[in-house]
Amino acid sequence: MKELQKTPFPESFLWGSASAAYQIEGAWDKDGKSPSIWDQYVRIPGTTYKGTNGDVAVDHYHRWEEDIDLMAEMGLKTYRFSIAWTRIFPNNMDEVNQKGLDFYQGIIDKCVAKGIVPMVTIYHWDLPQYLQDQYLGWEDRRIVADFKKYAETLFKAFGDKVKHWITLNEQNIFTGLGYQLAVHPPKYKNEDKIFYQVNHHAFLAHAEAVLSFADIVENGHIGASFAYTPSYATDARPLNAIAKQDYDDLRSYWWMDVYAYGRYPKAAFKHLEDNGLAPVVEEGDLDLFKKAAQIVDFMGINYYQTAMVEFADKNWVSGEGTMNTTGKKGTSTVTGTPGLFKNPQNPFLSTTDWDWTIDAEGIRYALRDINSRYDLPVVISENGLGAFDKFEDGKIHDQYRISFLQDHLLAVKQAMDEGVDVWAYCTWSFTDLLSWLNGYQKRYGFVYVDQHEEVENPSLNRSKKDSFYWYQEAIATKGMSLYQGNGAVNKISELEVLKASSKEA
Ligand code: BGP
Repeated sequence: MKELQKTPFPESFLWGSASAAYQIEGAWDKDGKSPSIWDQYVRIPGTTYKGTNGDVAVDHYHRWEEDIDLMAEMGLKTYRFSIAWTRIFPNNMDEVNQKGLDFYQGIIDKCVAKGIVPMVTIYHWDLPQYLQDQYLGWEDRRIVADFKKYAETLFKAFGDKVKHWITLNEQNIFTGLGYQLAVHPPKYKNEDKIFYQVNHHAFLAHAEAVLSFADIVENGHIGASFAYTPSYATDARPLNAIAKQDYDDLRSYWWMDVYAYGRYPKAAFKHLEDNGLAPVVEEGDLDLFKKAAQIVDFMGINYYQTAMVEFADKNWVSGEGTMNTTGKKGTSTVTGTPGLFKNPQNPFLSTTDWDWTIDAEGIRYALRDINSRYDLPVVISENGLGAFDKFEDGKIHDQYRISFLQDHLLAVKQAMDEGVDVWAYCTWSFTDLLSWLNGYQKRYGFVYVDQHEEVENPSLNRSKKDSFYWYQEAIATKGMSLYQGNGAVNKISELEVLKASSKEA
């Protein structure tokens, strides 16, 4: 609707970067910490790329001060990180581990001292294994009370200094990959009925935490981080438009509608009821959702890519839905749901080495969609490019990452010019870290970490990539540097392409 204005980002804009406990900390059994479901899962042969695990990760547990010093040197305005439940309540839900609280207190205090706003994710997938063993974790409603207790403990301990809270990271991903695709714990295949019930419990846990937050934390903000993959219908055939609606309801609005409105999308719920897959909803559940929705004051999104949607006939055979975890381009296969939709590759977009589409305009689409549908401010809690990085002349010249982030940031700015209230933009990630299924070779950071699959005793040393200095300059100039040089010149929006082609015609 509006062309990009070459004006600064707002003063209050939180230029950030993100991480998650399991992917950076290491020290998996130190200072009282107990195993999480990930500590156990990675030990099953064949589950992760070359058997990588987070036992050491990038050793943030011992190097957090150095890492935060680097963030301060960069000028970062916010740092999003998660807390490991297994450090706080390692053995049961009755005894708090003071050493766990102390570790995170150190991080929070140092961030605050350096002028970096701490943004805390309460749950980024590392459920205590003992809760999985006791009652199957998210499958049982008992998880709701336990999550509430864990969240309350964090609000009480850190709520004076932490004002930005994220309840759950990518509920859609940890449940989808855990209960349908069998590539995350607990490794269930196509358990759709359980998948929806697990999600219902996760919504309840989120809602309870939100209500507790309102009682405990003063002047704070809370929301969930949803992995939003917006969709485009493959063409103008009405059947494909309906397939897109089904995809949007079942893959996106199922979560975002609950967070923002406290209700499930109607057509999707009906579809699940008709197929015997709808979750058991007890009396009071929807009231709780609604109360929480009134408190949630932003939509958190992790944006990486878009999907294309085409109708899939009920006889369509989806195959195994193989994921590319090796970085060998073209090894993932088309996924979908027979009778509803499938997601072929978009011919207008290029892809990363892990077959994720690269679509900067998609983040603008996502932001505008959220603005229209929910009228909530947005925290972009993750966005980034997973790539192979190589040293040349002793440096990492990651121009590909700079271009990716620059194009996305300009698209974010354009959405802001179009009226979307974006509070924060967190890149994934600050340092390199463990990619859950893809090992250490899929790198995302501004800071290279000497950690690898199959290298014994790597130094774990940190070195700044070119993108570090690029983001530093973007932050210092409030985004004005983005309008010079490569990214801004290269950015050709769909609109410009259309305009150019209509002139030619
Ligand atoms: C998100 C997760 C992150 C991170 C990122 C990149 O889904 O919230 O934890 O891992 O994706 O994904 P990957 O590591 O699979 O490339």
